Amino acid sequence: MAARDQLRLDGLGLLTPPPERPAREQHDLGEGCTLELQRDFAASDHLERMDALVAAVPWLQELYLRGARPQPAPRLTSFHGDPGSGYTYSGIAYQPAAWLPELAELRARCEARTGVAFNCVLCNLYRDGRDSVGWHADDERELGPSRDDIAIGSVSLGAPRRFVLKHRRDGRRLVFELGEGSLFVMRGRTQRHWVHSLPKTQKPCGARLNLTFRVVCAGP
Ligand SMILES: O=C(O)CCC(=O)C(=O)O
Repeated sequence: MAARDQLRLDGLGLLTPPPERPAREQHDLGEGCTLELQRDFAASDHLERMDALVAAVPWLQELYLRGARPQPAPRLTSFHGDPGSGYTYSGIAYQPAAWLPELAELRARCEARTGVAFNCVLCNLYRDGRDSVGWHADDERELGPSRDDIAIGSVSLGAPRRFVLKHRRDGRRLVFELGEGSLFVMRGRTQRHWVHSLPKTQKPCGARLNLTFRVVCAGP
């Protein structure tokens, strides 16, 4: 983007730079739900990281089994993790593929930033604005570290997209632009009280690669 395009006309007709967004922000949503956004997680090299991962990850397109006919999911995915970190979501049992070096490096970085020991990651590739994920919560019973503290470390590379949270009971909504190397962390009871989605967009937009690091707890 040209430097001039990043400027805006203020009320006096002067060109001023847009307000700086903080590198890190935290939100306490009440009910034991907290969010953190770290825009400086991998901002300097997110496109190189995305290119390497797009090439290395064995992408697949899941089939959603809702309705009469199976529908291809509007995104590509791949699940990786430690042995024993398999779990079931959207009615499908997933066994993790091995960590790739590019994923292992991001996991270590994510752990250093959050203090959480993640043992698996779901990789999501949104090829353009037609790709999306609908309302859901990452609230499967295997996820932890505990029932009252589900930690999700979500790294987004490439084009920013709107990530929307909606409170299950009162419908309150929160919107974050996630991309360009940001780390978004949901903790505590966020998955119990809120659902989230990544809506489609008609605005021209490039590819976005999202990595949701998770903790799968050993079964009984
Ligand atoms: O792409 C995103 O930011 C959301 C991904 C997500 O919600 C999921 O995979 O459970």
